[in-house]
Amino acid sequence: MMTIDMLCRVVDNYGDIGVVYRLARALSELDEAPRLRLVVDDLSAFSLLEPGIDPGRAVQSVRGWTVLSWALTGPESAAARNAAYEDDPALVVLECFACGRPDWLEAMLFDPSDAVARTIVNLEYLTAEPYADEFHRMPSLTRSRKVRKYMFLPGFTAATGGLILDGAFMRSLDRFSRAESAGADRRELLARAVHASCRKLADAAAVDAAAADPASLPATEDRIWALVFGYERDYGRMVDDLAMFAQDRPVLALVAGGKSQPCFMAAWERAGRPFPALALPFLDQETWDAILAASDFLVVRGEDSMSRAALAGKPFLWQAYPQDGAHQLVKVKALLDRMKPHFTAEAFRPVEAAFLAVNDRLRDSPLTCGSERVLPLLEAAAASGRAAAGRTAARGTARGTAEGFASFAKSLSGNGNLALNLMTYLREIV
Ligand code: TRH
Repeated sequence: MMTIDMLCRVVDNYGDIGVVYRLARALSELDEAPRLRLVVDDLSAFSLLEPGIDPGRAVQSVRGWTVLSWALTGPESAAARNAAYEDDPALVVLECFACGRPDWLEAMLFDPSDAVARTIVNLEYLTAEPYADEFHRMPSLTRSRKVRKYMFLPGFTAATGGLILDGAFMRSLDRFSRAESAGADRRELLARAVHASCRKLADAAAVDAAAADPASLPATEDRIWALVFGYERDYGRMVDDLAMFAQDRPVLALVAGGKSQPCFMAAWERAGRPFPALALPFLDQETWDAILAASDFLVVRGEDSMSRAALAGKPFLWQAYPQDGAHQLVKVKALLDRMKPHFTAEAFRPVEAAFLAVNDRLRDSPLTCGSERVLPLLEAAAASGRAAAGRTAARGTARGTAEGFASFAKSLSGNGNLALNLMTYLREIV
């Protein structure tokens, strides 16, 4: 059985640890699963996604993995670390997003007195840019001939490592695509999410009732669920479009915990609370994934949530992480290029317009706003949404748009599970 050391440094937000945690789960689900040691610099961030993590413990066992703090200092930590590596040295290292390696691991890998060959694979950020096909599996140099290094790129084509298809997420997609159970399942899920850590229900009329009994939430399961997880921004335009859409269809906005929540809720208040909105607490990743899989229209940010939205086959709008000089637009355009063949020209126009408008910004702040319109995408959600089935007639390009998202999702699953692709590759090179 292979042992992999997965390394993660949390730069900002939750994308890095989100992918590492998801990949660890997906690797552990495989037949002939590897043993995993996860070396993470921010255990507090990790514990938000996986509540089994104790941020105060330098070495711990969670889900069958050994989890180590990056900064292992002090004699006790060193002893616990040595015990973790004693009979099982670090031979295969998965360095995630060029995060570097802690000094103590570096010393193990490049120990001049040790002749054993080691392998480092650098898992890169997800991008739809064409270079992903080219750089995937490319070797790169290290300062020692004993230590080989390669790149592994997730992506949207068969020439890349693909996307992570972890069991919990895939099961949620399957569960919420079945019309017969979706209503009851959605009610149960929402009650679970609302009762998570810091319960916050923004639909004032429902606050007290839900606090007493989650089953008394207003009939939420039949509404069109619009999930919003973004960066700081003025969400006024989005709220206006949701309000217009909600005039003749029932909508529930599910507003993710994090920096977009106060911005969205402020816009919603300014607009006079035109539809019910539920401010979610920050959820553990599996519950969050279930909420995403159960929703009909997705506003997502970062690469991990974008990849989930794309795999879900639902109409979505991606707010990319802002980069110097609005470089995020290059990434957004590359993604649009991959999506385009799945849509008719007419159906793609509103998708492209919304993606470009929401991403055309130099920095984020509560005052940043663009010219985005989400109404056409909402129409597509209504055409595809199980919640709206049988009640809402598709208008204009909506049905074509919904089909485009579904077709894109199918092509992505067809590239296989990144976890399996990675293990197959490691078995070739190690
Ligand atoms: O948090 P992000 O904005 O992460 C970003 C990007 O990945 C970006 O590329 C990176 O460079 C930057 O961080 C530093 O968005 P992302 O990628 O969607 O990651 C969020 C993770 O948090 C994802 O795994 C889902 C998870 N999550 C929960 O587990 N519970 C929640 O309640 C929410 C809202 C998210």
